[in-house]
Amino acid sequence: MVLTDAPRVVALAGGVGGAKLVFGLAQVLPPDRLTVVGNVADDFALYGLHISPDLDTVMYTLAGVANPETGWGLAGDSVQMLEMLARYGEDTWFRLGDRDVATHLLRTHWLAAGLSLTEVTARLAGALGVRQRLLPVTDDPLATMVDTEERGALAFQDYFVRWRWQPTVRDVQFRGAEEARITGAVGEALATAEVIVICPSNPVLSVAPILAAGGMREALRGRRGVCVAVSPFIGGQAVKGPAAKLMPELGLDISPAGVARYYQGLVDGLVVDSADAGQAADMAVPALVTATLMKTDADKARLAREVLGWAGSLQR
Ligand code: FO1
Repeated sequence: MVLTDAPRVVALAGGVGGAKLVFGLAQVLPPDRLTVVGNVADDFALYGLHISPDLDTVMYTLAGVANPETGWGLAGDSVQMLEMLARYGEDTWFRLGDRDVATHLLRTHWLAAGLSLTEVTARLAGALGVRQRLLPVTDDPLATMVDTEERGALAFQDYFVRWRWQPTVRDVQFRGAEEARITGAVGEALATAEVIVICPSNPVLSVAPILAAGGMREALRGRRGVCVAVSPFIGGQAVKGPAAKLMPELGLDISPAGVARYYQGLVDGLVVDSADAGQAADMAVPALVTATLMKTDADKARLAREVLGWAGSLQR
């Protein structure tokens, strides 16, 4: 059921975890009330193709065509191209589906023709029938680099996919952050947002690169609306991916209080799971304690509705 007189919502989202809440928001908001600002620092050049995993995960999810098992790539896709590359002796550790490649071919082709990543994303998402706005946080180069004990500096996908995020992380940097600026569309969306939701993506690997784009923190600090974050942790564990391993490696605390500190000054409240209710009290910002695990589409819609209802009750 779509909310009546729905607020204008901007969601900051990374990959699979964030996309789940984005899908929940899309179920409860009219399409013109939801803008998603996506991470671009996982972007990856492979065989000359410009791949934008986090933008594609959100796009495919909103289009209802994402692979439900993995959360990334297309449902029912095949891997015949990878099989042929393997015949040529290639190490096909990055599992690109055949139909998924069409996305990267067109993105690469349109970027080479001079379109911005924002324009390319709007064309691709529009063609897939996505009616919400999906905005790259920046059209400038921005790349997550992970410095590890065992393998030195790794590009994000090498760390995350090739080495399955097992190397010990010493530092994470966002190459290009000094020059990268949020786009005009992102600045305008944040200025008019009534609710800003930082989705349950990896705070360091997916949210921090969004915050690192020039002008983003200022835009959040100057926000008109309320900003809330949803913790990606449940009982000290990450639902998926490296966050619960990586953050302690960086000396960061993954308790609700730790996540609230990580987003300090940017959020008016933090949504934490019932498993962490005991720790919600010692947080510096108000907490919404609820079930944050999203297994079904109904879970996603329920959490989205609860978060928006609670955000509406928060005063800045
Ligand atoms: N993640 C994996 O764990 N293994 C893969 O082989 C893989 C391939 C892939 C292809 C296209 C794409 O858009 C995403 C892909 N991902 C894969 C996910 C991706 O590494 C992550 O979703 C983000 O970069 C982090 O959220």
